[in-house]
Amino acid sequence: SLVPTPAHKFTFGLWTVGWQGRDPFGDATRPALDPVESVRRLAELGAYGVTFHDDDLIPFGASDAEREAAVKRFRAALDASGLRVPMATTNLFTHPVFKDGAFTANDRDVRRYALRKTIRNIDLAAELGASVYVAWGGREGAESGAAKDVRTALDRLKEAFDLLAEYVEQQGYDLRFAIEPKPNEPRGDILLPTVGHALAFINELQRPERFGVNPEVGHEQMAGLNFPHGIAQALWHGKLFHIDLNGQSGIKYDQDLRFGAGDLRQAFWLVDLLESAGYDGPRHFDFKPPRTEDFGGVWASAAACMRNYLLLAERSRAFRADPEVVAALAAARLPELARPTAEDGLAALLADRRAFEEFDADAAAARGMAFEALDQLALEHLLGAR
Ligand code: 3MF
Ligand code: MG
Ligand code: MG
Ligand code: MG
Repeated sequence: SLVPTPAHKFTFGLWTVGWQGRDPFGDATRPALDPVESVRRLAELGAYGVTFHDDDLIPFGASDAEREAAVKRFRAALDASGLRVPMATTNLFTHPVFKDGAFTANDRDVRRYALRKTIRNIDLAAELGASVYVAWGGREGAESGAAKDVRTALDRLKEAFDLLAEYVEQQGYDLRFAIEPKPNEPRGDILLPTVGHALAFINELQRPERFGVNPEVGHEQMAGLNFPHGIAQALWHGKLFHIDLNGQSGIKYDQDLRFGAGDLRQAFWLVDLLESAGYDGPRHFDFKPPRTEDFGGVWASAAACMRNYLLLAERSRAFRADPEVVAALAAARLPELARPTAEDGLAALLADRRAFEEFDADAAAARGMAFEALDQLALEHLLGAR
């Protein structure tokens, strides 16, 4: 069915539908949205949950009393709507104090403040039942060469994540971290620019098992990368803890289009992958309703994110179930890729004359791969022509 229900696990950041349309060239085009209203509307649309940065819920600099009141209202709205909070995160990029980063700011007092701000929101995340804590290094980076000693900054980033994991363990929270890579914007260059960089970095942490990635469609595509390939590798490592779904048209600024807009073919292969790999985490939308839209457009685009996911899942199921596709996959020799290359072992490989001495490279080179027919079948399913 194309009707979103909580079972589909669709979630939205408060900052997505709540984006007021402020950009580097223009002022806000929409008034602020009350988080309580967002919770109510998202639940009506069939979402499973909401996520938030500390500052989305509790304005920066709020007093303890204001903080308590904001959390209480939010909790009441969650209880009334049945919406969950599977993930939370920290805003370490809006206030000018973070202009040179947070965990890797050159200023030590800023780094210590960033850790305390994060820990404070981790407590709230745990209280609200979140199981994933996302860390996007928004301003961890530089515009010029000597300004950031990258190897030393990575030492500080590791130090921060080791401390946060130690804290979570000490408190006994059932919380894992998901690092969100992005190549640039708002910094000229950001540390951990891609999924691959983040996966390698995680291996250097004290508690690597507590860390995975939260890749965003547009962020990888800003670097010209194939998003489904990055997700496949994250899954292969057991590190896809969370995902940010949206749309992007090529190597540009971070467009945050609704899911399904932008590169539709990558969106198709992404849904095909998530559904067939058994990913059971939230399908989290991190998009921005364009600043051309009023609130009608905001809710239309939120509904469309979910509908497009469900449409693509339906197209993927039709593709996989089509007997012609099954035959085309065999013709393209996908089942052969699934067979180990040397299940007979190294000694047998070395003794196998057909593997080398008698191998006819020219004959093998002459075999067509039949990928074009297969891809055309995929395109026809995507277009609804089959
Ligand atoms: C920026 C982002 C961020 C992160 C968010 C969650 C504001 O390009 O994608 O959204 O997703 O901070 O950690
Ligand atoms: Mg983004
Ligand atoms: Mg984006
Ligand atoms: Mg994101």
